[in-house]
Amino acid sequence: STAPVNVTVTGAAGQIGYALLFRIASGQLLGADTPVKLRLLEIPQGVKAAEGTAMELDDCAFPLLRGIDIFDDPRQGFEGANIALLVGARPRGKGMERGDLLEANGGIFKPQGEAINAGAADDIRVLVVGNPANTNALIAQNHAPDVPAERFTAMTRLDHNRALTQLAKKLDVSINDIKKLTIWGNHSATQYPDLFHAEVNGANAAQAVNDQAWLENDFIPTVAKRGAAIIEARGASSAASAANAAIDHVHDWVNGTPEGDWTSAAIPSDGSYGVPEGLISSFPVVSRNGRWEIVQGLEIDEFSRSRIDASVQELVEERDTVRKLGLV
Ligand code: NAX
Repeated sequence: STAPVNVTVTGAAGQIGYALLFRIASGQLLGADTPVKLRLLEIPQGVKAAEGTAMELDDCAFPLLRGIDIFDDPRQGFEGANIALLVGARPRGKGMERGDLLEANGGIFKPQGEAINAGAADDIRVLVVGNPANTNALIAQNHAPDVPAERFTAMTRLDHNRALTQLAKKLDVSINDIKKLTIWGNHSATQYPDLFHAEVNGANAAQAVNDQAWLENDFIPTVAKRGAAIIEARGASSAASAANAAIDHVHDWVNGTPEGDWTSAAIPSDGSYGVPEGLISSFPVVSRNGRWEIVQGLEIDEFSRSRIDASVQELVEERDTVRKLGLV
């Protein structure tokens, strides 16, 4: 039998944590043959609630779950971690400027990056979910100089999945009929969900839609503002769908993406598509041999170019802000 994989989840007592942990423990993250050990990292005020969640995990008697440990110290939380899901973050408070938000999150993601550098396993893979996810990932990465930069990623898979369903509904097709959709840029309202390279039953998706007004005024804003619409309807932010996307991201990273398709993930740019090297930006990606690769050679027309540039510009500004704060 295989050795258990150590999965660290931060913000384990939060609402995404609650939706995520049971799916990891049931085998949906890594597959039905891979046992897991959970390492739950919380702040001291969150530890008791995490203990309650751990009791419920025990009560599921998951055959693949080989242990649960709870920590409020990042050094311990990331010790031996093979996979780290960084979910806990500082939410934007009333009257908080973007700079304040980035600074507050620097106080979380800097020590977590240092702890990953100090004690995580050699094959550590990091997915940042906590917002502002791309720049939080950049901060953590900068404090883990001994870990290959490509191991730090941020989540745009929820945006990707949202876009899949919006398109499937518009064309009255199934999710399985859609391939090669892309989210570009930042996980924020500036993100660009791209249908110009997507395929529906082998045909170009933008042509199949054949409705530029819908694409610009309905599809793109619906996907980009979906988080706010969920809060408005549910009275709480996306949780189960965010957890589902985190499972999808790590599952594909470890197990590979299907031939003839790609997905979206925010990964360190190598300069592809004019995205400044080092920025953690969302791209069309495939996973091969346990590594994300950016899909190359797509023609970017003027419309897509301006949308990608706008979102990347926001990432540049976030990076410049955290640079000034000495966080990267
Ligand atoms: P909750 O407020 O329910 O839970 C957050 C948890 O993190 C709390 O239990 C808190 O105690 C803990 N925490 C705070 N600081 C910590 C630290 N330094 N170490 C360990 N734990 C810490 O938020 P939830 O709804 O679970 O959302 C978590 C994050 O996901 C938020 O930043 C949210 O904005 C972000 N999201 C990201 C999405 C994405 O697509 N990338 C979508 C969903 C979600 O909005």
